Amino acid sequence: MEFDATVIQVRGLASCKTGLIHHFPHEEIPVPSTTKDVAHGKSTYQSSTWSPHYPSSMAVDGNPKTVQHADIQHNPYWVVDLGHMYSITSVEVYNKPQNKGERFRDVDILVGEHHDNHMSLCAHYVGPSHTGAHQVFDCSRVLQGRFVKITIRQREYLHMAEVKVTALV
Ligand SMILES: [Ca+2]
Repeated sequence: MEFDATVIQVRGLASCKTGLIHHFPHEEIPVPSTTKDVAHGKSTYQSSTWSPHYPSSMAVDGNPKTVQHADIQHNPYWVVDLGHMYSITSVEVYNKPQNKGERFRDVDILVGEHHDNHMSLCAHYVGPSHTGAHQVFDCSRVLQGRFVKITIRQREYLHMAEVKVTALV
């Protein structure tokens, strides 16, 4: 997906004793910015697994028919480790295509440098969703993070067919 915005990198100038001006390596050059899904094939984990047929990796395998499925519990969650920090703009969720899509409700989508209690809220979804839904959750602002966590704030099953994390690249 093309993204029109440009990112202005921070530039610095410094003068040395000779009076010469030196540019720092990351100079202020406007660079075109695009966005893409940075979650595909990345490492994932989840709070529990309903059955061995539904591991956490099924949500980033690119196949809308395969599903991750956590067991019923309070605050079930799914996490993807993107590998390094990204500027994240939105998160897309493809709901389970078979049935029970309404279970996806009262959801927090969180972004952080670590998977911990200090993650930032990208979006909260009241819901409920529906079977087979494709939903895009725009973060309230661009968030810096390596981990994206999706959690239901109730006692429920969590299952998703695909998750895409859109970041500036
Ligand atoms: Ca899948």
